[in-house]
Amino acid sequence: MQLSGAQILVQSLKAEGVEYVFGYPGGAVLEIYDALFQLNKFQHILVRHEQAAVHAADAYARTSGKVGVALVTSGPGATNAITGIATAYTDSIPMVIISGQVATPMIGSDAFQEIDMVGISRPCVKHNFLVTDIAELAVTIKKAFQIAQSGRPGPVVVDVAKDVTQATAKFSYPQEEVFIRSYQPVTQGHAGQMKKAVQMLAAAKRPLVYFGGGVTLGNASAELTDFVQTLGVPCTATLMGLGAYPSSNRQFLGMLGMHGTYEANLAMQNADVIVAVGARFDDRVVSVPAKFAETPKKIIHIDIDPSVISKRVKADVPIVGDVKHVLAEMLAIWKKQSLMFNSSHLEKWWQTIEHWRSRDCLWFEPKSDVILPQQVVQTLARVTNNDAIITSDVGQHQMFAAQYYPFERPRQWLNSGGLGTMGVGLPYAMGAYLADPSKDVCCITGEGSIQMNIQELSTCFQYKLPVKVICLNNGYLGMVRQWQELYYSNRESETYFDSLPDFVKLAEAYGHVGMRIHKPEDVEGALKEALALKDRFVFLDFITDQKQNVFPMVGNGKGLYEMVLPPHMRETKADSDVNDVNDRDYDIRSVP
Ligand SMILES: Cc1cc2nc3c(=O)[nH]c(=O)nc-3n(C[C@H](O)[C@H](O)[C@H](O)COP(=O)(O)OP(=O)(O)OC[C@H]3O[C@@H](n4cnc5c(N)ncnc54)[C@H](O)[C@@H]3O)c2cc1C
Ligand SMILES: Cc1ncc(C[n+]2csc(CCOP(=O)(O)OP(=O)(O)O)c2C)c(N)n1
Ligand SMILES: [Mg+2]
Repeated sequence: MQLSGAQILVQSLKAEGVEYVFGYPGGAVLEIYDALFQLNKFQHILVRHEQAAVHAADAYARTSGKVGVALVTSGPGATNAITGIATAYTDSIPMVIISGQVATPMIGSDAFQEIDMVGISRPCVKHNFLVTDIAELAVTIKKAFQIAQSGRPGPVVVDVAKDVTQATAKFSYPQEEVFIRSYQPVTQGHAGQMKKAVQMLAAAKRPLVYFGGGVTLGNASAELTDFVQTLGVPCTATLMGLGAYPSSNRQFLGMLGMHGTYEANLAMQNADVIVAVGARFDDRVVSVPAKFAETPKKIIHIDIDPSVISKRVKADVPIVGDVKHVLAEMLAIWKKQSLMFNSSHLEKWWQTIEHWRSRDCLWFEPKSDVILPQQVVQTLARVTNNDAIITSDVGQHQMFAAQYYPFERPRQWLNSGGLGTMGVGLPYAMGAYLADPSKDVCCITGEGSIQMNIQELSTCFQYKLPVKVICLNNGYLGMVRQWQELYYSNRESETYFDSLPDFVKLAEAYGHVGMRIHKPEDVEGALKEALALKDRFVFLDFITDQKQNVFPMVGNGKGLYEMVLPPHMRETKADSDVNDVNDRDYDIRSVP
């Protein structure tokens, strides 16, 4: 049967099992929108800005594990999508973004709404295609889905010229995987390397598993949990790994890195063998590699992308492969060889860690006159039984969410780690809810970030998405203000909002419920009331302490052992200079 290119595109997406397409129409995609209308194969979600379309599709992917799909027009539609694409790229999220392009004969003529999408997206996609021949359309869609979700996942752009959508051709969708000669990701770990790794680990005195987003992306949470619990070793997560191992388990030390816990950071610094699992030694995690290397350690690094290994920190045993396979295989070797740690070493390591943990670095004293952001997140965790899907924006509220909400399962926590894109929170909540409507979906945001995609309140009303927005309103671009306080002598340059909208009225104007909460004693009641409104979108505007800071904090150029500690830990130290709190007291080098 002859179909138009637009119809072929829609049928191809259907063949890939697409449930939702997040998009915004325009001239170059008119044919595609017409085919969507006529064929009615899946639901299209009409957002209010293309950036939000890509973020929502990205969140659908993060929540469901499937490929997220966005559709935008040429020119400004395409450029508006770029921030969303780059956000997904830096966090390795599988997506296909279809953009309209001007007709083939017009390409290169500065045509109306022409932009070189292949060129402009090149640095922030896993791959991209320009389709100028209808014969290539279906197979290109097939390849795009294949590339997006295999190996290290990532976004793939398919730019489709308008004349291709108008032409007609016979439709047949490839049933089998398409062979792509230059792209063959390795999934099985090298047997010799895995044996070597397991033996190195067994000889450790101070072992640590450090895991990241790769465990969630590779659906390997069960294998990780089995590995850590069988070996009895401590583990720590990156911001992107949170939830891949249950936070409430004693073997979990919390998040590490710039705003990691005291115990996780000191364990990472002082471990003698580290198993890095789907984590990329980001600069927010190990800070300065030279300082990280000050304490000698061996590193086993498991990652599906060989280019990540030894990029920032040299690996002693590199293992390229899919974490699900590699962890299961390493555990099988461990059991088969009846390996064990030296129990007195392991016991001593745990004692040291428990000592660090007993300093209770996330402790805080609630105030009677003003709401603390930490209190809101902690209360939210309690009233949702640690079970809600949490999205966040970027800033202090993001770090408070990461520190105070105990994530118990993978895909429960959605945030922008790599690009740190303010404005993701609300569209992430939309995509997450559509992917899993069985859960409460809460967006923890700041009054700065929420305004970057506030127009999506309208989309939420149209599709009746009962998201709960938890705005930790401190009146400041708080994370930037924190840096100004600590490192720029408190010069608050352009970080205070002189005027903010009335978020309650704004929510109501969009047809939603709005609530403003000033008093600490009202936090729990307000959250319960909002969550009880199962079918309604509720905007909770929590007026919080304006000058709270996120601690611990590893400042620029500092090592993991040089955290700026929270006030309650500083009081016990002689040196409480906030800029130079060098916590070497419990450094293993001084513990006999
Ligand atoms: C304000 C702010 C503060 C931050 N502070 C911190 C902080 O304190 N601590 C922190 O940890 N981060 C922090 N971040 C996030 C940080 O910038 C990085 O995004 C994050 O640390 C990277 O996490 P990751 O190493 O798990 O890598 P990801 O970006 O999640 O990458 C996943 C890795 O797994 C690999 N992978 C994917 N699939 C597989 C598979 N199937 N098998 C094997 N490997 C696979 C990929 O190749 C990649 O190397 C902060 C971000 C912001 C915006
Ligand atoms: C698009 C974008 N612009 C700028 C930044 C830099 N930035 C990081 S955090 C932050 C402040 C966020 O303020 P708010 O949303 O109110 O959160 P808070 O830190 O106060 O909790 C800024 C401006 C960013 N991450 N993203
Ligand atoms: Mg703020």
